[in-house]
Amino acid sequence: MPRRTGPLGLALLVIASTLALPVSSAAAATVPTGARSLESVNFPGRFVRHLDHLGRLDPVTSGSTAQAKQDATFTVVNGLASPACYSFQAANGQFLRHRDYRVHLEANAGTAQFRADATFCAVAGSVTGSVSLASFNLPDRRLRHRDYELWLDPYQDTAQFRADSSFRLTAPWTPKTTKGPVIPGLFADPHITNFNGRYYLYPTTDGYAGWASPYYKAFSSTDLVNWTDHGVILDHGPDVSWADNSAWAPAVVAKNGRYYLYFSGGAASGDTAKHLGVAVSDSPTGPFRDALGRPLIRAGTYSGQAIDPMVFTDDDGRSYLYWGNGTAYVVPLNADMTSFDPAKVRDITPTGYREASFVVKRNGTYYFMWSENDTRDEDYRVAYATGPSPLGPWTKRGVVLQKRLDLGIKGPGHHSVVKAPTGDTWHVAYHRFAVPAGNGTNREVTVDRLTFNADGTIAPIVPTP
Ligand code: FUB
Repeated sequence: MPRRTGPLGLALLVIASTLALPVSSAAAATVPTGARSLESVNFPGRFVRHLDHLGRLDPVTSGSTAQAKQDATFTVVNGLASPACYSFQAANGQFLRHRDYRVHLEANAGTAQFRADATFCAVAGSVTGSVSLASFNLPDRRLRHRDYELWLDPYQDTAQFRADSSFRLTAPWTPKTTKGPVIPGLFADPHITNFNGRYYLYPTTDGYAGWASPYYKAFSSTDLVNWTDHGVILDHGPDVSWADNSAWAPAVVAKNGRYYLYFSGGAASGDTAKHLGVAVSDSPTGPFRDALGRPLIRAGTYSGQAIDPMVFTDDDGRSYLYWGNGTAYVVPLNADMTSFDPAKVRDITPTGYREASFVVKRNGTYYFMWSENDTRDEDYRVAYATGPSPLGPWTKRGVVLQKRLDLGIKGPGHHSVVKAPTGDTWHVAYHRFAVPAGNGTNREVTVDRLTFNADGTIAPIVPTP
């Protein structure tokens, strides 16, 4: 079957074919993600900042006001339009974007236009260690200062322009004081797991209207604090013949010496149906390839959307696939991990169930967890049940994670749970509305402790701001 080019692939192709000299001839540069400030190379001591929602270049010193320092601090995140580029998020959650060639600070509307306007691709700057930021969608234009205002101007091959468009990424004027998110930027539905002593995080890429992102990234860590970005591991457009968008809620499991990634996806052209697929790789960081060339579960085969897969492997080595939206299903997987007996599919829907099934086992008890309400609702939350087998029967125990408005935490849910390689230490990864300005399509991922009470029930999860 011919491989199709999805939205991301198309965008990159367009860039490659339309890049004007300045970007294609300049070496692409990488920028570390996380909190940074951007200092002008030709006006040392002046930094990129926002003021009244416009980008400027202003002096900032240790004696500047806390507000000025904060306004000159940005979190460098995954590019909203492309993981090969970057976006710059201010402390209020808004992003630098160009509009009418001026640089503004605005909230992510999730549209293709906004995401492109808020994405900049880094190339080597005029002096060693500096970067220049080319527009993602107008690649012959770069972010530059002019009369201390930030503009998106056509590249000119002059020393003046190169200097005006080059910035050093310095330590942030306002260091981060809160813990979350664990990976900078907009991500959701995190699947956390541990392979051979290393933690891995597989999230949905967020920030798209209608959750339309086409690709998945993988992150890994040894301490659950410092995460390495392994880049894109599966891109629906080029990698999956039957899906173009809606790369939702991946789950990765190791079996048979390989890694299986279960995921959901929708076709383009306004088709809202979601199918559930499985991809395979020899490495936890991919690249993954579609294992079947068709969905494992086609939309409409069972009631509810075929989304939010999760695989639990019991001590006897048997693996079970859970999925569902509105209705929760489970079925034992065959040894190949890519097929099952449809006659063995069971409906295990508990009261309140919406989506995001997750199962763990501790001291012989099976814990079936899920999310309740709508991910766009601040009351999105996590509940659980216990049972004697991977198939139940289940006894609902209640809600363990919910909003904390006093901490600015809304809509915490679509979680996953991982046990440390040794001992009885457990952690939970989940998403919430990005703090402070997120919503149901602008979510962020965080990790907290999950503890069990002496009677085996799960203690309420205390979310960290
Ligand atoms: O991220 C897209 C969808 O939103 C997921 O599949 C649901 O669980 C909800 O988090």
